[in-house]
Amino acid sequence: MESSEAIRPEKMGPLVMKETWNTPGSFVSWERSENIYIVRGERGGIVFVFLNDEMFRMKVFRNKVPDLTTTAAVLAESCVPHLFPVEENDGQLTFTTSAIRLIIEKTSLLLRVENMDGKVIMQQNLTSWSPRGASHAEYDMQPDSHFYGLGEKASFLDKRGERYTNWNTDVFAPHLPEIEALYESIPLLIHMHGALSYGLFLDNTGRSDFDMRSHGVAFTIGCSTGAYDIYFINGPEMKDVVKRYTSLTGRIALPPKWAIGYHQSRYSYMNQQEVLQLARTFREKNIPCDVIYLDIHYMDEYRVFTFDPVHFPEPDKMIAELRGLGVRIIPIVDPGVKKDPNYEVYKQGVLEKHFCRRLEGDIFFGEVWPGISAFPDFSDVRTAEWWGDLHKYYTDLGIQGIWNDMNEPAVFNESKTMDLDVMHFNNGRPVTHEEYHNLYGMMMSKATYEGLAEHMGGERPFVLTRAGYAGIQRYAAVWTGDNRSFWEHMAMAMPMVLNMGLSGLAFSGPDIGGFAHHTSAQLLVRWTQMGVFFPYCRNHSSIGTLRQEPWSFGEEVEGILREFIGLRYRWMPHLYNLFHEAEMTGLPVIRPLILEYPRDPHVTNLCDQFLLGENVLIAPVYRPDTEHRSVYLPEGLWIDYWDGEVHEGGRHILAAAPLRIMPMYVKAGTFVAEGPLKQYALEDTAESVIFHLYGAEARSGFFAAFTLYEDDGHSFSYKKGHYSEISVHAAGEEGGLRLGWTYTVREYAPRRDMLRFALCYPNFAAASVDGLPEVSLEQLEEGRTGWARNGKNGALIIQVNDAARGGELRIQAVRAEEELNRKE
Ligand code: MIG
Repeated sequence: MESSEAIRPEKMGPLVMKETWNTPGSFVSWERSENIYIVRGERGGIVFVFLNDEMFRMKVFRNKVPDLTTTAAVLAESCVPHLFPVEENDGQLTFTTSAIRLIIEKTSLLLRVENMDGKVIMQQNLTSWSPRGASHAEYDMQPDSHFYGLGEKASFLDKRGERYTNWNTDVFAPHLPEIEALYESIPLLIHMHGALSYGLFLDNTGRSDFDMRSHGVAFTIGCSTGAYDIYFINGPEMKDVVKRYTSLTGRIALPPKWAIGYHQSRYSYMNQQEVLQLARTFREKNIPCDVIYLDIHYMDEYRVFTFDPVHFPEPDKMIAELRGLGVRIIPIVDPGVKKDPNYEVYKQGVLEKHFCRRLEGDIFFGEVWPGISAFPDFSDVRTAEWWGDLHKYYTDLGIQGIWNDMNEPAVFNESKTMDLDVMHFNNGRPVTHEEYHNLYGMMMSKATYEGLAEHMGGERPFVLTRAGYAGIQRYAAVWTGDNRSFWEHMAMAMPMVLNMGLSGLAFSGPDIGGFAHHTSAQLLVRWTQMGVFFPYCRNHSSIGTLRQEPWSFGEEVEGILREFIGLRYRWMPHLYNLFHEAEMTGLPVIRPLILEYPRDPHVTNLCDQFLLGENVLIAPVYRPDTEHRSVYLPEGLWIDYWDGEVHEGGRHILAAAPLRIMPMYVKAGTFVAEGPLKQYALEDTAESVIFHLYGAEARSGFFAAFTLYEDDGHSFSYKKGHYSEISVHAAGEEGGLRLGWTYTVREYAPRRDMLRFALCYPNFAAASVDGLPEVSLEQLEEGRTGWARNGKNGALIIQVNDAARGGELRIQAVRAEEELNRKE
């Protein structure tokens, strides 16, 4: 006898599923409801929310009008709807702001954004969805289209011709151009064509795809689950897009200065003695260092919030001695909590229902370092607070920074992550892991940041994370995961970190020297030369690889690394100022040239050199046994940092780069603010600031200006106004230069009596500086006011009292004959 089983569908051969994708169809009606606009088609529609003149949100719906809550990426205060005039005629519906026109074609709900000159900025053609919940839209692409953003992705800067997936993934290997998903997902695409740039941000925390490869004349953005909830962000410049995107998803919190010092890590420093010895070695060798990391071996069998009683028996003593040396530690904290009924964190987590569960109520267990582990459900405020509070364990020890790893979350199984049917409670609005996945790591770091801040008495915390989603910049710096000690990976770190910067992640960087595989003397030198100009600067390497602390390759290498790490510390005022700018504007600390020179066709995909801020060009050597490289200098005059040679821009030059040199250029007529060399960022040395002005000219029309932000470098008191801002300027005139400085804010007073200016490679020599005596360099060092010729690199050095709110000086240039006489 046969049962109905005999005709099971699978036995009938493979079932060819024909999914019919649906579109909203043609226009039916529109209405305004409160401050939002609902446009209905035959089978669905789109809700439009205008955030301001330059940004609007569009959320596609199938049957019911969707709710308009956003994910944690978007700042509630930036998402307030505004009304704008709407006009309807037979064929179109048009919304008009002061900057753009959004035109919806009634036939197909195709939509188009134009600027006030009628130029098309963006065109969205087909919007469609599958019966199983995927959505997709197609956008016009031009012959001159270039694409940027998308956070942490492999390959080159311009994403034209690439296709990527956003699904936070623990990719130990390989980091290759064909890898579509890494640890972070920032679904922001910046599209530049001609003089127009705009951004599209798909706020979807499940799997999404951006395809700039497959369609030739169009690119597509799709997602597998959840809502098609997309933000249009207007330019016209890429800088506008970055500023606006970060006004929507937030900007970095100004880090404590120690967090932007040099950091040393290893998987793992195995015991207390090793950590202390390491710190002492940095001090003995005079190599600046702020932080040593504790990787997983510091824990008691990988239980988070513990120290191993054998190898780290006295963490408090260790930390006290480190503090004396000016070194902090940052321990790693993974999300997996070891299943062990005798482990307090696990017990609490179970009893208080903090772990991710399936709908039916059973806890999801996965294997990670500690063995079978449970995973906190950070989507819930209650659990986030619990987790944050657990960090009191660390803050009580004086720890102020935490390293979040494995928070994709990574699980040792086939899918490499949590099962998709696990639920996130999400404060009473449960969602599956499939829909929530990309947010998991960010919510962990948010909980960590907030917990640390809560227990640090007004000091700024630091969190480093591997996984994240749009908005992660508000809580954590990001490192780019398990790269390898390959020259190719050093080179790829540039476009990767540059695009992260364009995607709001202003504070990021790779493992310097490479994590896996074995570094070499040259690779470590070249990578460190580059790495000290990246926003996040940490040397980290894996267990089983050659050691790569700065002294691992003998004295010559050590000397070069000391110089370059020292340079980062001397440039700390400048760097810190750029972090302040990133907090205020969202603009990244390091920038691809295209951001500053958007009309220069040579730089659309240039990513083997970059800018620190807007005026310092860094051109690393990223191949072995290479002592020259070509450098592209954009328009203007560029001064070689090492020898002062002035180069006319708008062309390529060949730079000499023996191992101790990394080519660097400062744009003529700009400032770099330097401070004293310190062994750690908050070392209590005499404070000083030297405004280096490059390439001053004694002619009318020359003008340079710069503003330096300063505060205590470690507390939140700057938020209450305790900071200072000093603006300096130099205006050339016939026969001289006027140099001025003004404190526009002076609510924080650095401990210094003097201000110094160094005119590097001016095109004139000074005869006198009005009101100031000519003194020797030694006298300047002793703290006298005055001016001296021939500082380092022939600079003219001027020292003034820092007492007043400002001042102005006139520098008299020597006439050519006088200069000649003087020399004879
Ligand atoms: O899968 O904690 O990317 O930086 O050293 C290894 C050990 C887990 C991965 C991180 C790496 C870290 C390592 N972790």
